[in-house]
Amino acid sequence: MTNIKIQLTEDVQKAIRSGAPVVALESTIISHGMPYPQNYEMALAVESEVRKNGAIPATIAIVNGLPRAGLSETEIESFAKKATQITKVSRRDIPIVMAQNKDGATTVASTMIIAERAGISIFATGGIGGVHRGAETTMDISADLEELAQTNVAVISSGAKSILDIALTLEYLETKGVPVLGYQTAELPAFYTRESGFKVDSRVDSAAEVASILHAKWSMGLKGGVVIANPVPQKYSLDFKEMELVIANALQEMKHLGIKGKDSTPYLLGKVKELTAGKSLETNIQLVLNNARVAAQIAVKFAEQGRLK
Ligand code: PSU
Ligand code: MN
Repeated sequence: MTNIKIQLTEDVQKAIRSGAPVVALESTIISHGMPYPQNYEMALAVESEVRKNGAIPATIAIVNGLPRAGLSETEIESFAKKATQITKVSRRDIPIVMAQNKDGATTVASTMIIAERAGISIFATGGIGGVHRGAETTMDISADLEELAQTNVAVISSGAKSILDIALTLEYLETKGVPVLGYQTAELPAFYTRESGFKVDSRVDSAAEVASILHAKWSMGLKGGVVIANPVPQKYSLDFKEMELVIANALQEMKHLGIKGKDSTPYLLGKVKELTAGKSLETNIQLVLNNARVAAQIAVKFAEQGRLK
């Protein structure tokens, strides 16, 4: 059996070969995370933010059954327009979508898998999946956490939405040996808000500091990812108490409708958006842009330090 290679665009291939900084980006956030056309505009703006900060962006997806790192603008537009018609692909779905020659929007877990295989170590997104509230009976724990435990990719996010049980998510990451770093903060952000009430493992203050933690971890043969939690800019952060109420409503409605499994997260994201009358969308876009900027800075330092070794 021959091993499948990840299909790369020319600029991504050139960057990886020469050890230049590259930042992976996910596609579930495009197809399932935001409505069209904001999702399309966001995806292009994020790529340009990565370039502005000295790295090459590689949006990851499965196109016609082929795992890809780097999409054309037309392909991004198609993922944005077809939105939820595109299959949401986590680890378990990769082989199915590949064998069926279909398109797949990759989550944090599957983006990490494809990024690692392509040779990309830094990945920017909005929020990671985690342990859902009520997981003690539903057992709904995102495959993102298992991926962080085993795949060598650093994920820059704005923490986890409080649709999740943040305390249990942190416990799970601790058990799996995944460092959780707060970027210029000691508190884990909760996506829409800069605060959550929970402490991170360690505060880091610069991209260079993050890069040296990554080199130290992987040079020790410690497998798995690192969570870098970067709070939403103050100007765009929403009210914590208000968001808690909105999320409680969304969770109640989901329970009532009997929504489960992979549909949970997209349902909750959509409902929160609806309940905040779109206010959350602007926050969502701004935090992703901010994560892309920090991820590019980390990728630059990571590449620099790699050359010194
Ligand atoms: N959280 C967000 N926005 C998102 C997601 C999570 O705030 O778009 C997406 C990501 O792609 C993440 C996935 O990897 O949802 C997790 O889904 P699940 O809980 O089904 O594993
Ligand atoms: Mn789930």
